[in-house]
Amino acid sequence: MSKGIKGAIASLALLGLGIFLCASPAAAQVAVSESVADTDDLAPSPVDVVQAEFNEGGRSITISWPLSGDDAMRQVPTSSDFTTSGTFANVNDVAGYNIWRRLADGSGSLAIVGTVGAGATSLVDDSIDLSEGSKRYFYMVSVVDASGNESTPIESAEVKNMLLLGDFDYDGDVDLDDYGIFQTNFGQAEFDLATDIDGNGVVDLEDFFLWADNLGANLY
Ligand SMILES: [Ca+2]
Ligand SMILES: [Ca+2]
Ligand SMILES: [Ca+2]
Ligand SMILES: [Ca+2]
Repeated sequence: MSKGIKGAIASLALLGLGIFLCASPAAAQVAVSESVADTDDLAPSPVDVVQAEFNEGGRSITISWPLSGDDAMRQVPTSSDFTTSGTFANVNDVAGYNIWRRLADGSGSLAIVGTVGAGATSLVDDSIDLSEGSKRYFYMVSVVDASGNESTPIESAEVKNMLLLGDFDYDGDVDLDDYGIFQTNFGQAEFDLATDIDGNGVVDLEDFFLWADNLGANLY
């Protein structure tokens, strides 16, 4: 886990405190008097939720999120001189979003797979190495401002990249070798997660039918 992410996670507690402070009118007024001349060391607010799902054929994943609450144009004073009629500038505290990916099994490293600008709410990740076969991933989205401050990263639910449903040995086709693996796992308390195709926690006939639908399919 990168240092930046660790720091961001550590700031979760601070964030909670920040929300508490912002709820008080006095704290809100302090925020308004902040001028652009001040150093910006406040990270934008994180996104509420991150969704990630495979696209048709399992060759890319679309990651989506709602805009950060700070992703909007706001008027801020251009000087701290409030004795005359002040001048204001339109500023968006959000510069963009970083999209991160990690393998669910803990191998490999957490890495940025893409960055998009303010106002964007999705990214298509087509950088998956398909030669690695089926994998499970988590995605995270963090929000950054122009000063390099980064919000707490928010993580998606696990996404499974089953390149070809039923290809349990990941060799690119669905054949009787895969059925052998299915049979070994059928009805077992402990089983190869991939064989529970519909993800309902048991390897049963429903999974068999999904496997059978793809019998004979070939990726190459
Ligand atoms: Ca900021
Ligand atoms: Ca196979
Ligand atoms: Ca085969
Ligand atoms: Ca199942």
